[in-house]
Amino acid sequence: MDTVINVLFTIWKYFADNILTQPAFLIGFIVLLGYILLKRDWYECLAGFLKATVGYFILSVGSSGLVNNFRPILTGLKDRFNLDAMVIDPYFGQNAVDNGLMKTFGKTFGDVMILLLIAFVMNILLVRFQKYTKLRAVFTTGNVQIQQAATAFWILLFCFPNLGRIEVLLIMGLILGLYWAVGSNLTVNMTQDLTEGAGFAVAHQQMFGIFFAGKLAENMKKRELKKGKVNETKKIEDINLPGFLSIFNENMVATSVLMLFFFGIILLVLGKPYLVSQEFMGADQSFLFYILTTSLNFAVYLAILQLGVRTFVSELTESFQGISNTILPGAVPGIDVAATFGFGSPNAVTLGFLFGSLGQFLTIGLLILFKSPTIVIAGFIPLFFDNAVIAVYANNKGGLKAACILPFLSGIIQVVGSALFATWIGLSSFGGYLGMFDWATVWPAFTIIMKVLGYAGIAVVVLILVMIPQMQYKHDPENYFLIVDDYEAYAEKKAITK
Ligand code: ASC
Repeated sequence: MDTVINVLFTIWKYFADNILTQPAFLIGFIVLLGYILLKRDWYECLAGFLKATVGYFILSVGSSGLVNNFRPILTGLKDRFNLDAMVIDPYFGQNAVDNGLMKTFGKTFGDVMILLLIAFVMNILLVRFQKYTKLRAVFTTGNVQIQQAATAFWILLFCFPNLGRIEVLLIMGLILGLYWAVGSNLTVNMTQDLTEGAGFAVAHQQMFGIFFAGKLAENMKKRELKKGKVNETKKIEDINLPGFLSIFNENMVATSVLMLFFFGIILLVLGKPYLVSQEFMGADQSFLFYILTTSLNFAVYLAILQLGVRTFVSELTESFQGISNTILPGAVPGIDVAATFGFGSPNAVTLGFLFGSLGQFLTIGLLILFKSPTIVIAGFIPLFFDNAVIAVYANNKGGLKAACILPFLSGIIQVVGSALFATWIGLSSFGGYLGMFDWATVWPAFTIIMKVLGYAGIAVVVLILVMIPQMQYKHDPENYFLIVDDYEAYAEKKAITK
């Protein structure tokens, strides 16, 4: 018996290490499976697998290029001013959990892979029993699942320090699996609208944030229209700037100019001596050209990221029909948030980042001014990926104004929510917190419920999560499944009823 379990575990661990937590291969194999189920020729299956995997790798080059180049610049502010601060960034958050677990709870978290299995199976079952659960999306972004599992483990131990290993695994598997399924399901309709039926949802760390931003933007638009202010609701892509401003109509130029300004200021503040001492640049290098190169690289990586999206999304859209026609009817894959940056206005991405930064930096300034016991340093990932996506959806639902205001508010919320929450649960003293939108809002709310109500709190959290898709379904039962099964039919129907 033991050897059978060992063999199964070895197989599982191989699958988890190499595929489940490596989204490029997971997406590649999903595309392969989809084409096999569609009974395509073997060479078409192979080509689809390769295009999807390579496309996802291209996206990762763009997204990690951005993170690796710009995160050190932001965290450099911490060293430069000798701040004793916590960085809000998923990787810093994961390290903080790793470093703090033994000291705080006397535990290590060796069960991550088993937990991922339970939560992933849970997610698939919830979608398979869609008739009852009304859930339509499967979370496939393994790199963020690990970070979330680590933070959720800490939260659970904080609420229930005496839980045994099996209980932890089961409760977390249930809550995380539900969060993945419910969160990505929340983004289905808005993503179908944004991408005109590309057939995917967002599976990341700000899924509730996207939903709220989209709804708020819709309301803002309605209010402006009532007042007759049509211009205020214009989407970024529909605005044509006049004269010299027209250069901003082009995304690459707009991004380059804005980032030169933004990172130019930060790099000047850090100063050449600091940058040389940290080996960011050589002592004999021109500071001016270092600033130019660094800032313009933002536009370079953004362009790479968008190329990656274009390469794999079309394969995924087509092949997933094989899966949604057979083993998982009415389902869409939930994928990395960066995939949405290939749709809508590319300038929304840049604006979201800048307005989110404004919100975060202002709030951080206030924390310093009021001598908050926890000071936060902006991490690049929440700053960019959360706020850019919020702007993309806000722009699509409400126009330019929403695309500026909502990321600004999100920036404030990310800092305040993370500072309060990480201090309360004791993660701030280990230097980092996940910091993404849902983890500065929704998860703190879940934690309060569980801490206050004890075990009954777990039932309340589960009930809330279970009810969300039911309410979405109730809102529009006729189109709820149509929007994923046949987007064109859905769009036609909407156009007629308008
Ligand atoms: C995250 C995280 C990343 C990025 C990436 C965005 O939250 O951990 O590596 O965002 O998924 O493409």
